[in-house]
Amino acid sequence: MSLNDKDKTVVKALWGKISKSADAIGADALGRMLIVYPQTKTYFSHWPDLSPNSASVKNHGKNVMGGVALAVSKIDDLTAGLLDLSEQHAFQLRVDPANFKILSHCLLVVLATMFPKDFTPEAHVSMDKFLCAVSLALAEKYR
Ligand code: HNI
Repeated sequence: MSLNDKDKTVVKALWGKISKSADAIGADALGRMLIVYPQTKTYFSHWPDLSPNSASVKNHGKNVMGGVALAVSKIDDLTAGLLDLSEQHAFQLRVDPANFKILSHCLLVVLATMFPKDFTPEAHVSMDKFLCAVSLALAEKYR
């Protein structure tokens, strides 16, 4: 299911409203992922502290949202735009791509709780499609 023009417009508009809170969104989504889906903790076992407000979680939340910002800017060609990140996740980090869906879900939950007015059903469906497309692009290098 690919993004249509309306999805792209809606995602860019929502991103315009939320991007100043990107660090907080990333930290909250990551903190939730590690608690709600503890199997994801294996990838971060080298961190001193995996609890929600830890420096590592905050710092990595910022990194992840940097990746989402990149994706918004490359929304017309996510496969090419995210190729380096895909290569990293596939070959260095060896993250099972099933986890992209898990993090995407956590991001949607955080957006819904932090921006209840802006997170309309219309924004929800386009953001869900966008995160699916990002996950697919991140999985590109796996096979
Ligand atoms: Ni992910 C590193 C972006 C999902 C595990 N990840 C990064 C970096 C970015 C990034 C950017 C930093 C790269 C660098 O240092 O050059 N990750 C993204 C994005 C998504 C995502 C945009 C999905 C939306 N990553 C995931 C998932 C997992 C994951 C679902 C595992 C559950 N990522 C990692 C790990 C690192 C990482 C592990 C290295 C972190 C570290 O501190 O060592």
